[in-house]
Amino acid sequence: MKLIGSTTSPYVRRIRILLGEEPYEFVNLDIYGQDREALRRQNPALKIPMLIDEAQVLYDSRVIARYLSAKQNCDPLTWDQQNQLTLIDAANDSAVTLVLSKRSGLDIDSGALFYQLQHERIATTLKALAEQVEEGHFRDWNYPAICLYCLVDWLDFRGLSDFTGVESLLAFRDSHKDKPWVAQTDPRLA
Ligand SMILES: N[C@@H](CCC(=O)N[C@@H](CS)C(=O)NCC(=O)O)C(=O)O
Repeated sequence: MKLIGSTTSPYVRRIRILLGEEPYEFVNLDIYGQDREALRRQNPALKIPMLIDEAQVLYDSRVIARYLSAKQNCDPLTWDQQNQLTLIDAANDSAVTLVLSKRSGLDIDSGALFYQLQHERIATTLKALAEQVEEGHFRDWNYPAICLYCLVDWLDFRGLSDFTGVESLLAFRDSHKDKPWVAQTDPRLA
């Protein structure tokens, strides 16, 4: 198996943690720089992660996780867990949009409707996720918990949230710091 990604992407990190001890090759691409052409050759969606398992190519972390779960004969995620992933991905997608906007020299705090919507979505999803953490819904270290960990740690790494009112997310993150593959995949090591 070959996982194509980067060491800073939260979507790639979740798959690296999920794969854990599985034997696979990790290809670390600079997708906005020198490796753009390599990405173009492999994935028309121009996103990471992607997984190659012999003849099977998979785009999107959610599809990759489902594929790996089916391969290992694990139970599929429940509908509530699917909703957790949707909330995590909504926050993550909006946050990636903010990072790319800042990198493009755009003012994400200008009050423009587009940015108001992203900030609002990040706030509402983080609040809902924090409530779920407080109610004990993320107690098990499973795929949704891995994804939440990667989101929270990445928001912190990028300085995108001060976590006021959702401090339980930081406590959740800190409680899982010593889990297998978490330290090795820290984006700060990149
Ligand atoms: N839904 C995708 C999102 C992946 C994603 O947005 N990855 C970012 C890197 S963190 C990316 O490739 N962005 C490229 C771009 O937006 O041009 C997944 O879950 O894999």
